Amino acid sequence: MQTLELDPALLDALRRATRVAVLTGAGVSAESGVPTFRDALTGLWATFDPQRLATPEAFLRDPALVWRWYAERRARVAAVQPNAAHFALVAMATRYADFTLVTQNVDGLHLRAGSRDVVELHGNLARVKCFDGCGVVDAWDERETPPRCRCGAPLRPDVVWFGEPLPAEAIARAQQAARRAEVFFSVGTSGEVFPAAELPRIARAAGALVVEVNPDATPLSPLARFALRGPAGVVLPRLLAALG
Ligand code: BJW
Ligand code: ZN
Repeated sequence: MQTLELDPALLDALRRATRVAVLTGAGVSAESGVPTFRDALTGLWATFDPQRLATPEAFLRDPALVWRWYAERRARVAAVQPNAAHFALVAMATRYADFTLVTQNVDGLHLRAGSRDVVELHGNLARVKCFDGCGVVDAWDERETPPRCRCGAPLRPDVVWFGEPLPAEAIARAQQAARRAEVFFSVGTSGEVFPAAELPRIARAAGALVVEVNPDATPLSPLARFALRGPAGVVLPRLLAALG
């Protein structure tokens, strides 16, 4: 088994805390087989930069391409399972009276693992909405790429693209949780995308102890009092086990 040094001061802080918030990113789903956003893409998508596909401009330029990209990702996510990191966060929630799980992920794996009240900052791949703002639709005809809304506008995934505002209630809840938290975890995120990347800073400024779980250092690392360098699916279950 991989050994991981867990600082007694961290365990002590986690045993005393009652208010904990967790921000997750694509790394938390990596061990389920979902590629991270900034991973090199493989196969059909090897030549596309996700940062260029996840924009309203890309959709307007080539709606069929962007729709196909999301349809493939939706199918892939449906075929994988939540991993030990998702399940550890379900267990962590039961330890704290005030626990908020905030995710940037659009894969729905926290909900499938059993987490409740997940704050989804960037939407959810499984939902589809009208590009012109009619709202979310329940069913669509896959024979068209992209399918059309009743109003005639193209349908698009209900995710947040670059340049678009985050759902107001979600970001408000996330910021509030960051301000309240005694311990704030940043798990599997590169910390490069705002306003999500602001949350650990908000927490730290309000006095929280920030913990990073990531195999690699990120721009958020300087904020972290403890950096647990390893895959989330190994680190989080170990941490939970050590807490007893
Ligand atoms: C592991 C692991 C393992 C691997 N275990 N770890 C301030 C400053 C500069 C720019 C901006 C700013 N404020 C806003 C901006 C602009 C922009 C932005 O942030 N740009 C930056 C790139 C500089 N932000 C926006 O445009 C946002 N909107 C906005 O601000 O609107 C303002 C507005 C107001 C009013 C009206 C109109 C506008 C929107 C951002 C939306 C982001 N959307 C995406 C796509 C979602 C849909 C989709 O999936 O296709 O969200 S982009 C993409 O990045 C996705 C992710 O959620 C997000 C974050 O990525 P994440 O999760 O961190 O993944 P990776 O791949 O980057 O990192 C993975 C990490 O895991 C790595 O660190 C690995 O080491 C680690 N890892 N294996 C643990 N096993
Ligand atoms: Zn419509």
